[in-house]
Amino acid sequence: TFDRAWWKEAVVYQVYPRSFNDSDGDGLGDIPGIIEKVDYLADLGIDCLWLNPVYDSPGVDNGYDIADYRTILDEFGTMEDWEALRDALHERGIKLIMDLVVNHTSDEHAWFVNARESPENGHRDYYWWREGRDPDGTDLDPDDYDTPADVDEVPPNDWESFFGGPAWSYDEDSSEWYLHIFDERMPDLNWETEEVREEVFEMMEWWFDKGIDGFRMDVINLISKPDGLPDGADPDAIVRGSDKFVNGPRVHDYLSELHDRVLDDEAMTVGEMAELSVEEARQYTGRDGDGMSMVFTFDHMRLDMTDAGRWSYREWSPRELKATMTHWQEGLAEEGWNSLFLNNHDEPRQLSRFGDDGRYRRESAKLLATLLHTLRGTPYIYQGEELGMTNYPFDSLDEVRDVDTIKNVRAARKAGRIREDDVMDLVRYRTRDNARTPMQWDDSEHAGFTEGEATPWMPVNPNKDEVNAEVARSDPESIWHFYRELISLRKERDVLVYGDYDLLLPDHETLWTYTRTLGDDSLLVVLNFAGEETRFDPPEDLRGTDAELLVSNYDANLVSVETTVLRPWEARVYDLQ
Ligand code: ISL
Repeated sequence: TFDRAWWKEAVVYQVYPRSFNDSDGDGLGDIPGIIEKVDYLADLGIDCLWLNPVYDSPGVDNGYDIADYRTILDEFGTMEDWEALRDALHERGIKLIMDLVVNHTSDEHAWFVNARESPENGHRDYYWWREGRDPDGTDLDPDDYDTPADVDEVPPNDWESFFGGPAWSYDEDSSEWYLHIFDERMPDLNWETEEVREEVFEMMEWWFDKGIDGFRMDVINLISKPDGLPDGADPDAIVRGSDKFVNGPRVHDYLSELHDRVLDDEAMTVGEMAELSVEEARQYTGRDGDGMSMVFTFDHMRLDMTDAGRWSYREWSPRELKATMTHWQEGLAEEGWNSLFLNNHDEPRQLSRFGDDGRYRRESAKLLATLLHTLRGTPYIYQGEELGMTNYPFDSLDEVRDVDTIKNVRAARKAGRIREDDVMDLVRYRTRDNARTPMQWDDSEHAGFTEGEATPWMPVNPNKDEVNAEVARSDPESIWHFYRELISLRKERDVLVYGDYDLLLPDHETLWTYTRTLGDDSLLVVLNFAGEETRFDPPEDLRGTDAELLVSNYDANLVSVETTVLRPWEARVYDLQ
């Protein structure tokens, strides 16, 4: 027996609204633009849409800096537009989850404006304000901070921002520092303050009353900061202090409270959690845990980095990817649930990173799709992935819009952590903007993303003539059709959703092979993670088994499981009988 849930059976599609479809010709995607494409999504067969932030925001971090949680950003449309989108989705049986960004707000949120203007005011302790300290006795250098010349102090602790540089900024009016784990225009909310929790819970209820089906929760394991805000343990950590503010002491209390207050049984929640162990994931999601549906974890997104973090590079191997994801498959087999993704709006395109975006573009995109839709967990498709969209050939930093890239490169340069010769290679490989170029709908000038005079806010990938939705939909062998088949297969076969995952050939360098089993139903997945032919020797007990080839990214027909040579990036799913 197993516990059914709609969000376990769903395939989620992620829409980054700025880059999806522009309906009014200003070069920015918008909500009416999404509505125009709802039939496209229904045709693909997805069950749930995760909408990146569409709230009122000054746009320092493309909407992750929220100025008002209950208003839609003008550029994206109106609340009526949002309601029309909700209805268009629901009419087609597609659920809608919103992005919940409550670790921080924008500095333009009324709470922060108020907190900054009047230190005595009630909103002050919605955020983290502290006096600085004497630099003597610390290893911090006052010159590293942006303070007036006569202020010879350093922040209350040594924490750093995920975007590079200090996590504290000095406020001249009150002579105090405030905390921001991301940009200085994104101050951290103080969850210790009961009113903050109350405000967040009410806001969530307000959205549930408007008919949403759940939330993706942004950096939700950062919301609890330890008493006394101590320095980080390791002065050489990539993000100093993260050992203190990631999975902080009261995070489980807050999330359990949130769960009990706001969430009903049908609500889906997926917590975005940087730096997380399987054990911690079980605490967040497990039966006796905080009741989240699932988490996004990032171990598999670190395989191509050195200890120096995201602005470094090392070669990843299929074997490590297999080991890492298997660790999570096994770790959450009894309790908890996996989110399956290889890219999102913060990551480069999966095809360019884990596949081959050149010669074997089509084969490797289909192999990655097979993996994501046959592991145990909920698959997430990031817009354009189903077309095999690739990274963008950035030539210079001037083409990059992403605050994270710009600030991290600046910080890495300053600290001498990056070689000048490597900067552009790393940016091209790693920047979040790879995911943010316009969705490619057709081969027209702006790929059908916008038809107005304005140029798109991000350049269109030059491969739009070959890689676009129109071409893909008219070709039955396309990556798009392959996604569609996988999505529909998942609906037919419980084993794909609920079946056990058992890894075979763990030590093989390039083959990733596993079975999925539910009662009598059993599938065998064989993936050749290589641009060369690879010999597949099935394990003894499966050899000669009659099987139907359920999924294949090459020509194939009825077979039995035998020693065979797999072609480059070949993916097969056998239905074992
Ligand atoms: O981008 C990253 C990895 O590629 C991370 O450092 C990222 O900032 C982190 O995973 C948190 O991401 C989320 O919160 C950020 C926002 O910029 C991201 O877009 C969001 O997904 C701050 O709200």
